[in-house]
Amino acid sequence: MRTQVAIIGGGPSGLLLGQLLHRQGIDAVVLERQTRDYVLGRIRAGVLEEGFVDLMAEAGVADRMEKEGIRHDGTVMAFGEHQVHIDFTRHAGRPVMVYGQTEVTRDLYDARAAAGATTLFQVEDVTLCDLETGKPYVLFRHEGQEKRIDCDFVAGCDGFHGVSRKTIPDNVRTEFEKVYPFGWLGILSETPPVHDELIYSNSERGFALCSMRSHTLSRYYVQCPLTDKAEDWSDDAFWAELKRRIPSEHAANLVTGPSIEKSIAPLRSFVSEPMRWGSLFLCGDAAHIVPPTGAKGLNSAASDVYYLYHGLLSHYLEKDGAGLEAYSEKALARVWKTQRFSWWMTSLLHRFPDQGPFDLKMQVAEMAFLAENDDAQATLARNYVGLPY
Ligand code: RFL
Ligand code: PHB
Repeated sequence: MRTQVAIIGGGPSGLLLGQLLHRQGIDAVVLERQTRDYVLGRIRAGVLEEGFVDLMAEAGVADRMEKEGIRHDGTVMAFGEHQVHIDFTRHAGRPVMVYGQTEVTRDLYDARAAAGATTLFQVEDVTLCDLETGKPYVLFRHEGQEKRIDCDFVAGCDGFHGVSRKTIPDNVRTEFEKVYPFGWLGILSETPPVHDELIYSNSERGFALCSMRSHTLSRYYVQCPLTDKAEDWSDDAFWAELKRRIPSEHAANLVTGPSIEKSIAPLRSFVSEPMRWGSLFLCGDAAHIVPPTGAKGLNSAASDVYYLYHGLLSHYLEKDGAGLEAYSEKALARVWKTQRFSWWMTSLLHRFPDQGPFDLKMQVAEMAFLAENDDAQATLARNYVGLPY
C-alpha cells in the first residue's frame, strides 16, 4: 500500500489532520490500535477553543457542533465561598465552545467514512522504518497479516502511550516532566448542569470542577489521592464530596443522579522535544501532556495539527518545505505557553499534600489579586480562550 501521509493513531489529532488533508486532495491512511467503539467510549475533553472550532469548520465537520455545542462567554473561579467571574468575551473578544471530545471524534469518524478514506482499526505492532532516508515506511499487523505502507511522511498522533515518540532515538529526544501528587475523579451523569458556566473551585477539601456536555448531561470532577480507586467511590460519596467543595449557593442547586461513567485520571505536565525527526512529525498527546485544569490538552493537539497541516499544504501545493522545517519550533513555542497556563491553573486551584501555611496564603493572595485586577482577569481569559496560532 502507498499513501502520502501515514497517520498513526485515530484519536482527535489523527482524525482532524486526516480530514483537513483529505479536503485538499492529499491522501492519508489512519492506523488505529483500538476499535472505533473503544475510542468513542473514552470520556475526555469538553471545552474547545475558537481556533479548534475554526479547524472543524475548515475540515467540513462543524454542522453538528454548531447545533449542539454551547458557547460559553465566561467561567466562575471560586475560593471557598468567594467567586470571581471571568468574562471571556469582554476580556478576550471570544467565547469557548462546550462540545465533548467524544462528539468531535464521532463527527470526524463519520466524515472519514463518508469520504471513503481508509482507517484501519485494531492494527498491531506498528513499526516506523527508515524515517531518516526520505523514503519512510510503516510495518504493522492487520487481520492476521503483515502489512507495509510506503509514504512521504509519518504523523505520530498516537497519544502518550503510542509508539511514535519512542521511535525517536534517546540521544535526540529530551523529555520534561512534572507529576502532580493527586488525580481527578470524574463522573458523567444525566442531570442538568448545576450552573450555566463551568465552576472551578479551590476548597479546603481540595479542588472541584463543575462542567457539562449538554443541558441534560453533566460532567463533574473532584481532586483525589492517587491511591483512590474509582470503584471505591459510591455515587452518594461523590455527590456529598462535590457539594462540600463548591460555594453553598451552587451546592444548593446541584441535581444528583446515577453516574453513567466514573474514572480517575492522574495529572501530569510533559513535553518531548523535538517534535520532528526526519519524516516523523509528532502531534498532540504523543508529544505533550498537560494537567486538565486549563482545558488545554485537546486544544494543544489542534494547534499542532494546524501547523503540520499548513506545512504539508505548502510542501505539496507550493513545493515549499519551510513550514515543515519550522514545525517543531513553532509548535513547541505555543506548547510551552499552554504548559505554563495549565501548570499555573493547577497550582492555584488544588490543595497539595505538602502545602504549608505560607503556600496557602500565596493561593489566597493570588485569588484576591485576580478578583480585584482587570488585567489579571484578562490574562486568564486570553489564555483560556486560546493563544493565537
Ligand atoms: P489520543 O486521544 O490519546 O489518541 C491517540 C490514539 O492513538 C491510538 N494509539 C495507537 N494507534 C496505533 N498504533 C499504536 N501503537 C497506538 N498507540 C496508541 C490510541 O488508541 C488513540 O486512539 O491523543 P490525541 O489525538 O493527541 O488527542 C489528545 C486528547 O485526547 C487529550 O489531550 C485530551 O483528552 C486532554 N483533555 C482535555 N483537553 C482539552 O483540550 N480540554 C479539556 O477539557 C480536557 N479535559 C482531558 C480532559 C483529558 C482527560 N483525561 C482522561 C486524560 C479531561 C480528562 C479527564
Ligand atoms: C470537561 O468537561 O471534561 C473539562 C472541562 C474543563 C476542564 C477540564 C475538563 O478544564
